[in-house]
Amino acid sequence: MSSPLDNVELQTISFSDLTTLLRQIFVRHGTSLGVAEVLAKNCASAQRDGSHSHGVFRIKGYLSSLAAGWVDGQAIPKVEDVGAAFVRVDAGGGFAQPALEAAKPLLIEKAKSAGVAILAIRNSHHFAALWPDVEPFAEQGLVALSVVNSMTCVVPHDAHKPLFGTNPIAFAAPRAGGKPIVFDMATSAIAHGDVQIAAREGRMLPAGMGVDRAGQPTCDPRAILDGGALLPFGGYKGSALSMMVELLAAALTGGNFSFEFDWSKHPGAQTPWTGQLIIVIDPDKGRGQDFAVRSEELVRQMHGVGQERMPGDRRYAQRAKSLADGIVLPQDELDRLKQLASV
Ligand code: NDP
Ligand code: PYC
Repeated sequence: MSSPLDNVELQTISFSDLTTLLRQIFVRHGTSLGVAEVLAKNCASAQRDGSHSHGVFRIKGYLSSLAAGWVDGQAIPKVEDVGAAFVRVDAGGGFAQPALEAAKPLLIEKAKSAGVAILAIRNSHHFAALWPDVEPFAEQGLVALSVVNSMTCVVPHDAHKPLFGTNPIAFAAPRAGGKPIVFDMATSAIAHGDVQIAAREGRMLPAGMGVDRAGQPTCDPRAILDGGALLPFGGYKGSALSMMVELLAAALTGGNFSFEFDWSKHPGAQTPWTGQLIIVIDPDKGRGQDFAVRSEELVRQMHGVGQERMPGDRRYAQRAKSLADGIVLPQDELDRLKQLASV
């Protein structure tokens, strides 16, 4: 089978060199050094793990959103301690990830004392994969769940117009015998980023992902992007989860619903201006037996009945390969990144 990388000249770059390059790009295009460090690590990690819809593919959209004045790359998040188990952050119209980093020490302290803690981020832009926001908690023995809403492009079940965002849910839990169990999934049938990549590569999508501007089912990614829309995964069930994400990520945090912001006066804006919720649980508080041992037992049983591939396994395998051999990028893409770092 042919791959989009056939006949393309490829280069490798180490994870640390890619992170440095991306940091330079963000700083050159208007972010503070602190924001650049967080975004560069996030984006390089996605590329390293093969999360291609949210790796270097996203740089263009980050930069056009910064250039449009739509997102504040210099924003300083304001962390508010609002309850025994509740932290809020106003991201100041900046990115969500620096807001999470700013609140993390207080969030973990509260999760460990109360057994559970909630972080509500508002006035924030999230343009990335969600797993990097939860996996580090599980690496510290905590359980974490996060939701973020995005921009109107998903038609609720049985509806006739898009309303919801692609609204992912990510979950991470420690595991005694291996890397944390992590899943991260859009509540749309496909992430918007993957539709863009398919359009760029001239590939058709499987049936059931989206509709064209007339509301008719289509497998053509260009028809979805050109006035069409996506469908939720799993019919009314995915649609209900997407609704839940809107409520938790926006209504509960004070952020915008996916349909509430208007970027039409900011040509080039691509980063959704919404909210994010993260729930962190200290499993030690509830344990009869050690949680990580119990989660390992669940994995063992899943393997026993035939599920060999756990969510997260593909990423972990790609991570190991990228760390051993370098991250593979088309030469022209790497050249373009180097140019962006120097202009
Ligand atoms: P996928 O459908 O590719 O994967 C969803 C989850 O299922 C992953 O955890 C994946 O693990 C796991 N998985 C995939 N195939 C299998 C299998 N055969 N058996 C077991 N587990 C499996 O992800 P999506 O397309 O839904 O989302 C892609 C990315 O887009 C996510 O990172 C998401 O956060 C991001 N996104 C971000 C948005 C934002 O607003 N910031 C909006 C929407 C999406 P693995 O990772 O190992 O493949
Ligand atoms: O891939 O659906 C997506 C997406 C929306 C915002 C960032 N990524």
